[in-house]
Amino acid sequence: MIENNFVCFNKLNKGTCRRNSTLEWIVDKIRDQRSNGGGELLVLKQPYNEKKGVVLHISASKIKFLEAAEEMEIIKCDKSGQQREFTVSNLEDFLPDGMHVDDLLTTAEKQKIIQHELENIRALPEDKHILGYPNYTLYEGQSIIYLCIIQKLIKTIYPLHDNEELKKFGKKWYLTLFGAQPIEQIRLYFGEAIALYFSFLSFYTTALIIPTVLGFLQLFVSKENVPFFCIFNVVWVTVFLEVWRRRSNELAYKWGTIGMTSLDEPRGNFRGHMGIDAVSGKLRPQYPRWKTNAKMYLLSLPLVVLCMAAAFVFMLLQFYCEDYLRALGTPLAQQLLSVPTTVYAIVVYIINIYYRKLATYLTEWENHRTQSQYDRHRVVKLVLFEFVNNFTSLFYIAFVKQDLDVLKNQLATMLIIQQAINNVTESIIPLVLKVLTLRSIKLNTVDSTKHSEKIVYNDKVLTHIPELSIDDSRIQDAEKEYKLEVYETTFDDYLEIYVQFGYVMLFSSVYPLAALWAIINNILEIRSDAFKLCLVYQRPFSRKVKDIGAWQKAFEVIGALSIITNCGLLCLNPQFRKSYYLEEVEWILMFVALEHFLLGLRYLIHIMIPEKPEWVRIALAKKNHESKQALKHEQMQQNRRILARKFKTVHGKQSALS
Ligand SMILES: [Ca+2]
Ligand SMILES: [Ca+2]
Repeated sequence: MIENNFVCFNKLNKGTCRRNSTLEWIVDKIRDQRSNGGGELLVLKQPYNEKKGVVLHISASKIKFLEAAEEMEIIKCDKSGQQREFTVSNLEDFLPDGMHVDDLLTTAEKQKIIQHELENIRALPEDKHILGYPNYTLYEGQSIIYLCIIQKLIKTIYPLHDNEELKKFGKKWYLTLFGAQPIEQIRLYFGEAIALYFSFLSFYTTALIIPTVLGFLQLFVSKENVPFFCIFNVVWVTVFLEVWRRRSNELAYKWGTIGMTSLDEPRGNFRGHMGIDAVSGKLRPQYPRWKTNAKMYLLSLPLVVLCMAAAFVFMLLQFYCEDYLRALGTPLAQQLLSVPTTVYAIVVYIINIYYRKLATYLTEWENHRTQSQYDRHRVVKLVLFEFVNNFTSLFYIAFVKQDLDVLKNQLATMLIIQQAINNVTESIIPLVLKVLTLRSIKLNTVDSTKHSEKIVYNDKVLTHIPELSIDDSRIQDAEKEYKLEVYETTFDDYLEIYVQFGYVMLFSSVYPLAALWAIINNILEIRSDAFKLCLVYQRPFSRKVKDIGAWQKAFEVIGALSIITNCGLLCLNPQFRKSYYLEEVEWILMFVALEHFLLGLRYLIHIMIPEKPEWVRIALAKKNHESKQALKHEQMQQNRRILARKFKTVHGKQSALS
């Protein structure tokens, strides 16, 4: 029996013998025993089609799934409702009455296992290069499948959607506007990383109600009272982020991800000499941490700073050109006034594409051990750059040009028009494209069935691999989903929220209605993101995370900066200045005093709210205690056996018992 939920499109189309033998070599690796460096997976092929190349459906046996689940320390809920690591020897404990063994693991977990096993097909000492390609050198311990993807021998690998499962919660999720999201089902289907994103988004949206109400009030009070709103906002941002951290720790505990560390299972593309792992004692690639650090601080960091500086210069250049045209005052110059902004937008767009490639390349080169570390360092690089792109021009308008009307317009445009456009480009356009491509597939299949006699049974490779029957629904599913866009990471979705958060918080004293527009957008955002994941994108690989990673810090930075910007804006505000007659120096002193007071307040709140809720701390301590006790118990039993054996050999059976 085969649990089939994985597809790999292999680009080694028909052709030379060399290519055929390479394909056979890779497939053998996938099927081979673990002891021979293989993945022990099951492979089925699709009927051969010249246009599409070789398509394989990859799965594993039931036994393999369970063994791998134990090895990967997958957390399951046992009969008593406790979350713990799954072990085959205690299989019965994890099966509630009436549950079949096959249903124990979710499709997301099975796909994760297959991905893990594929990634861990690593080169043996004798594998010097990919068979038939002497230039594609391998070193011991390198992930073979990754190299095949990088060298474009394998076109793509992706998990298939489980339409039955998706039907159960999909509509409820993206069609209701205000209902709670089915977070647990999202986690089981899409994995922890995506579930956490949606939890964060809904938590943030709910929290926005407070600044929205305050924003409304701010419209009706006189300007002298604005500093109070400033204080409220600071308290709100800090409490919001601290409470979120607690909430995320709670979720991480429930999902069993709270114990993840940088010493966990290495990611597929982690390179290094094979050696005994200090923690698990298993054979794993090893790479000294200092080398990664050296690469990060000696090359990556200067490069990132250089790019940020370049983006900053472009921003200044845009304002300079605009001012220059305005100063000219001729009718032609008036008409050209929007050119610098447009050119700047295009330049930023293009630079961004290349910068992302650079950031990915650098992070890969730094060779981080775990997926979370890799994600975190990539996000940090990207956020720093996006920060310059999105916010520096606002700082420039607010504090250099001191033009609060322009600032207000800019904020309103971003929060109303830009967000609406984003939602259309994010889910509606891809949906239209999807419908169009699906139509073209239908036409194609009609087309190809005409010639099917000629094309399909022309297969000379992989004769020993079982074949799916031509009318198997999985073939159609695989082809449909192949055409869909790939959802790589949650980065772009977090970035959208992050930029919005910056717009709402940094200049909230200028534009109090910002939070309202943010709420309206987010209510739609949750549903459109849900819709896009269920219907528009390929199913992403499920990823484990214990928190929102680098984003927590990034949001905190905005929180701290918002204190400085809002205090600064208050002290610059002409209406506010009119109501108090102070000298310039006194204004500066007031700014410094207010800002220091608020930063202090922020720190106080940070200390007062503990990172983990009490019950999580107790539960973690209890778990720790229990595992220590279990170990002690085991040790005692062993000691008793050793002692009994010793006495038996020295004094005979009788004296050992007495
Ligand atoms: Ca959006
Ligand atoms: Ca989004």
